[in-house]
Amino acid sequence: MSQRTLVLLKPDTVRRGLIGEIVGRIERKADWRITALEMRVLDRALLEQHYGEHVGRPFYEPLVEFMASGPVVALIVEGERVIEGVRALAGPTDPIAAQPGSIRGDYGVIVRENLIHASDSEESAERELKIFFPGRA
Ligand code: RTP
Ligand code: MG
Repeated sequence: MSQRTLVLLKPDTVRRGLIGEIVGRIERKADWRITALEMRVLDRALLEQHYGEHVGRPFYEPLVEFMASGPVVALIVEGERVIEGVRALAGPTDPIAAQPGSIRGDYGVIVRENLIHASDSEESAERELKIFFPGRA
């Protein structure tokens, strides 16, 4: 089933010069297509919409600080089972629990600075794509 997902390369990825490495892993998957790619600095209002499910949790404020601390790269990726697929490439939220070979497992250490966001369901993907790429919904 062809799907669309929102991917964010978080500020740690940009600062560490890992954009190409991570985009390359996505781009090399058979039949997946990057249909939008944009670098931008996110403001708090947009982050509150995006991470609304986490408002009030202890990690929310530091998460927003981090996500607004520098540019991110936002992508739309389309293709067969891409929602589950990019989550699998990324690995679990905690990079220490992530297998080597996954993006977080290869490059991450701390939970917050885990390099990549990817929509976790079709509903999340539709909601997040409207926030980041309103013209493309
Ligand atoms: P994401 O939404 O960014 O794709 O990551 P996820 O689904 O794997 O993780 P989620 O539970 O949605 O958490 C969102 C982001 O918040 C940061 N976080 N920090 N205990 C902590 O310090 C903590 N827990 C989560 C991570 O950046 C996580 O990706
Ligand atoms: Mg999440």
